Order: sequence, then structure tokens, then C-alpha cells
Amino acid sequence: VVLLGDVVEMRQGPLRDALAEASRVLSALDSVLPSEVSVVLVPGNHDHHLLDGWRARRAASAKPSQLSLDERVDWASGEPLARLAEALSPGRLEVRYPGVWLRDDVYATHGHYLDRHTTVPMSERLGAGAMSRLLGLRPEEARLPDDYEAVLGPMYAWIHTLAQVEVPGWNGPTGLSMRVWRALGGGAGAGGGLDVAARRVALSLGFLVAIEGLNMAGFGPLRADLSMSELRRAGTRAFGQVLDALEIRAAHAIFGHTHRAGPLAGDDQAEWVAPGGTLLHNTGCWVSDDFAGAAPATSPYRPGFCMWVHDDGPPALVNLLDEVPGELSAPTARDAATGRDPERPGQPARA
Ligand SMILES: [Mn+2]
Repeated sequence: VVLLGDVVEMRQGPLRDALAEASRVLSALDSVLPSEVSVVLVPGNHDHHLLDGWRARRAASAKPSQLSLDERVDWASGEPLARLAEALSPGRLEVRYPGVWLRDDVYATHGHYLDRHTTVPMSERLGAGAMSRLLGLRPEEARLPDDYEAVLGPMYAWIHTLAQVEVPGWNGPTGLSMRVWRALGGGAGAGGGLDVAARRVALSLGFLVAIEGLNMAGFGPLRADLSMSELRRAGTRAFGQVLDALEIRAAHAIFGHTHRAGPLAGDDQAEWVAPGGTLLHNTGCWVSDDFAGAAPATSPYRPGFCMWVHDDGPPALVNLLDEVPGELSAPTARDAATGRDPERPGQPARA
């Protein structure tokens, strides 16, 4: 079982609370997993702090190497990862970063590196733009995972510090991204039919001037379009740029950072192909009133999505919460190869 990032929500409060919550979930997971199944955790942006001990040990070694695309992360007793491993025991925990090769042709990563490239002006993109500008590291010049860590790491550390302090009268960095998103007029109640409303707000003169100013100041490129369709397109486009920059020549690449599961039936399949030909897959899995919209039961942002990766064939996207209780079963490789059932968007074809 691969847990593809942001598994531990470390931004809503102090570390002790985050670890206590995560431990309960991992213990529950261990209680239902067969003993031969190990759990692979791949940290993302919200749980980037899990890597700190490992990173410090690397930095203290005589000659730390550049991060490869798939590093094995270790931990020492007392560190947050040790707490998570303990919660999962007797199950086995493996930690890989920044991604994991699931097959020779399937690469999976949380996908937060795309925040260097996306044109949607959300808070972490703006932070990445500011850091790029400060360091003189242009997003199009990124070639290695360390290029992304240099720009994004300081922002993650800053947000992590904010989550640990208690300032009277201040509720911390909780929902920072969503606050900025709402302030900019994003979503406007969400749902495809309200795209027009979102665009109307977004196209207000002040917003356009602000985006143009950010572009001129070297924070960009950013676009003044906060519609749900542009949010989806910007995510796959930016993830394709990460694959290109890091020369990830996989047939399939799986990510989840932008929360929009896909490709689903009815999607423009061309949006889910990177320039190099890699097919993109998003596990989705996040819940938010801002994104789930008026029809949360069918929203591509609803929770419960996961992906089955077999020994061959394309990864198959399913929604575990849509399954009839008692009927939950893994699709076969043959189901996966035949693609998705048009009658049940997002579901694999079933015998
Ligand atoms: Mn994320």
C-alpha cells in the first residue's frame, strides 16, 4: 500500500497532535492489512517535516549526494517516522522520497514539485515564485530534485514552524492556501456551472493588475484564471513540466497533490498526457467544501479515490467509497487494460 503524500497533516497544529491522529489511522490500517503487505509512505508538502532527521544525517555525512528520484529514507529512535512505524507495527513501513518507482514504467510522487510551475496564483505557488526570485533559480532551469527542494523546502519549514507556535489571538497557518484562494475569488462556490461566477470575480481589474505586477516582478508566469477547469488543466500541465525537468521517462506517472482525481470518463484525455508522452494519473483524495461543490457525491474532488497498479497494464482509478459494502474487490489486470467503464465514471470495468 502506497500512501502518496500529505498522509500526516502537520500544518493544522503542533506535531504531537498530528502524530497522535496519524498513529490512530495507521494502527487501524495495520489491523486490516495482511501481514505480507508493507506500507510505503511518500511524504508530500504537508508532511515534508518527516524527512528532517534523514536530511540532517545526509547533510552531516562526508559527501552528501544529490537526491535521486527514489531515495530510501531512514529514521532514528524518537523521530516522527519512528512514531509512525511503531503505530503501524507489526506491519512494515518503508519511506521513499521524492517518489517511488512502482514498476519500471510507473513512477509515483506526491506532486508538490509542480508548485514551481503551476500558473494558478495560490499561496504555495506565490511562495515558490518569491523564493525563485530571491535565489535567482528560474523554474524552467530546474533539472534535479534538489533544485525543487532549494525553492520549496524553506517555505515548508516556515509553515511548519508557524504550526508549532501559539500566538494569542491567532489561529495559525490553518487553511493558508484556501484563505488565499477564497480571498482571490477562487471557486466562487465551486462546481463547473459556477465557473462563470468565478471568472467574473477573478477578472476584476485589481486582480488582473496584481497578477500582471507579479509577472513583471519575476514571480510568474501566473494566469488570472481561477476557474475549476483551469485549476485542473494547470495541475496536469505543471506536473508534466516536472516530469520533463527531471527526465522521468515513465509510461505512467501518478500524483495527487492537486486533489482532482483523473482521468475520469468524460475528461479530455489529451489533458492527461505529458509532452513527453507519459500518461498522467491523479489519485485525488481530499475533501473541501470549496472544491466538492454542489454535488459532492459525484465530484472529482470527493474522497475515496485510489489506484490499483498491477504487474502490467495501466493503473486503474477506483473510488473505494463508491463501492457497495461487501463487494470491494481489486480489478484484475485485464479490467485495467480494458480501461474505464463509461457507465460508472472513474470505475474500472467489472465482470
Ligand atoms: Mn499536497
